[in-house]
Amino acid sequence: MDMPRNAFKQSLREKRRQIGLFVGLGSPYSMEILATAGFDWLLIDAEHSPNTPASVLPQLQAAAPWSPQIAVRPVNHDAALIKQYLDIGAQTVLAPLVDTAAEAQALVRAMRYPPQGIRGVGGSLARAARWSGVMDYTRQADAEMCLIVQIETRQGLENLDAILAVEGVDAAFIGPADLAASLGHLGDSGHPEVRAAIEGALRRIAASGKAAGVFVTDPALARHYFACGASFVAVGGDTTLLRNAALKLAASFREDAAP
Ligand code: 3PY
Ligand code: MG
Repeated sequence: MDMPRNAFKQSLREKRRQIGLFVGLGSPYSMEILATAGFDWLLIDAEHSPNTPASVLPQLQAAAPWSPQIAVRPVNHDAALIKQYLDIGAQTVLAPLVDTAAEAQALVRAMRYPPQGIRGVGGSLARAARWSGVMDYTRQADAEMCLIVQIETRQGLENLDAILAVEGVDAAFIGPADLAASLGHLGDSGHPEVRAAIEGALRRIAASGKAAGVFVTDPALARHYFACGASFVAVGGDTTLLRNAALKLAASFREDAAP
């Protein structure tokens, strides 16, 4: 069996424009709906959503036949947890709250086999290796792994250039909510200081040659962030889509039913 290639990593390298969605519902069934909706990439969130490797696995399986590229966001940088996500078949990791080059370096090592890294070898048990069915999985795997670091604190901004210089960091993604909190504007990611910080960071990331990404739900602002150098954006989340549609539907019938 051939090594599954990471088309997302390739798209990031080529700075192709990629529109994504955060997926937090934790359901393989809704994942199938989202995977057929026309997004380029989907992020399975296990940072704020009730996901673990056991619930991420069926979502990866549900998404596998469809075109969107899948990234997984673990709750932390734990190398053992990252190993589990890679072994069930995730090839792209979006790591939250990366503040220093040392943290980025440790994440790179978590995603690579020795001698470059510390990923444990367990191909016969791993879906990623198709249970030893992929020829030479261990020799090919490192090249297909993709690390996106999230820059979302003041410290992360201060260390941005050093983080980007870490070999093995493929892209950097700005988290406006955490960044706003870190800059003293909790709950106000539209604050001018936060906006300016995001714009500056996107420009610096793009200038480094690595792909720049950001979470942005406003289409006009998304266009602006593309102009600042972003090549991949997440434009919403499934929980918000479901909640907003449900609120709207219920409200529309309540108005109709009013005497
Ligand atoms: C944030 O905004 O903090 C994120 O992590 C992604 O939107
Ligand atoms: Mg965040």
